[in-house]
Amino acid sequence: MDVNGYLNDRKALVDAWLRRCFADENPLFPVMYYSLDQGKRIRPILAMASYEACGGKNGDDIMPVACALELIHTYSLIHDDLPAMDNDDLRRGKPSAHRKFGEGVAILSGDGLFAHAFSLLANGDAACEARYRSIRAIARAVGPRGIVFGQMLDIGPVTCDPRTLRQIHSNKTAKFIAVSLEVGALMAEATEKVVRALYWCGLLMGMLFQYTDDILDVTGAAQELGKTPGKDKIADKVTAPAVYGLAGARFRAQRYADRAQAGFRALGDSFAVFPELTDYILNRTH
Ligand code: GRG
Repeated sequence: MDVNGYLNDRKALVDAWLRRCFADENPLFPVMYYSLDQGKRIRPILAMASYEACGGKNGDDIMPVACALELIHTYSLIHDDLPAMDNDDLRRGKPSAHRKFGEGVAILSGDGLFAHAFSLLANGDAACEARYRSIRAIARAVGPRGIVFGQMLDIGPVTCDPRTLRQIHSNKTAKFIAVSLEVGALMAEATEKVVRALYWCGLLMGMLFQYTDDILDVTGAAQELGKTPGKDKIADKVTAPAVYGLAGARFRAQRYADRAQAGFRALGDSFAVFPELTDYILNRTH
């Protein structure tokens, strides 16, 4: 399978949908779109892939949900880059939102993306129960039992040990990747067993995603990453290489990938894209 071709095709669908959704005369929309533009779109692509693998057929049902994930993700990046958080000047290959628009407008553009995401989620005619369960799952993953808690631990102070690392990675990153897969299954009205299995595999994939993010912060180049490498060490962050060394982090990343792939394969042939996507995440360079 040509996984890069697959990702490019899906990214083009997400990009087109987002462009349409942000063509608005309200001047906050181009500001929000500035930060939204140019991501890899991994989370919406995972939601779409999961929806299709579970037999979902209606693009109009899954696109608003998939794109809402990207809005929330972008919001987290804007706030993560702020001086009060990671204080980063570069994001997605261009000046971060507060460098471009000033801190106040950057904060508001994040707030706007977050609220607009829930408005996308709540609109639409797909089966109400599936939509309601998706909204509940997303709210849980991005709230104080998910991303917000992970970020609180991430800005410290915390001890640099394996347990803290697992807590930060699972809350800050893995639960959001897991819920991306979960909502695809929920919107396709998959069985409970499949919803749970995809969430579990998504957690493993999400841990892998943050491991590769940590590793790239050590080994990557700014131009390819589109953000500033080497910042974790300077800020004394609890990362996989800080806890296990680079070789230990790579070993454990491979182990997360193996476990995720075994879980996906157990779901059957219609989920064949997921082991490939796992390999892409393991070997990614940005
Ligand atoms: C409530 C959503 C929310 C956020 C508030 C600021 C904050 C709390 C959380 C920050 C969480 C954060 C930045 C986690 C890092 C996750 C991560 C690996 C981001 C990079 O994702 P990619 O590689 O980036 O998918 P692109 O730019 O390709 O989308």
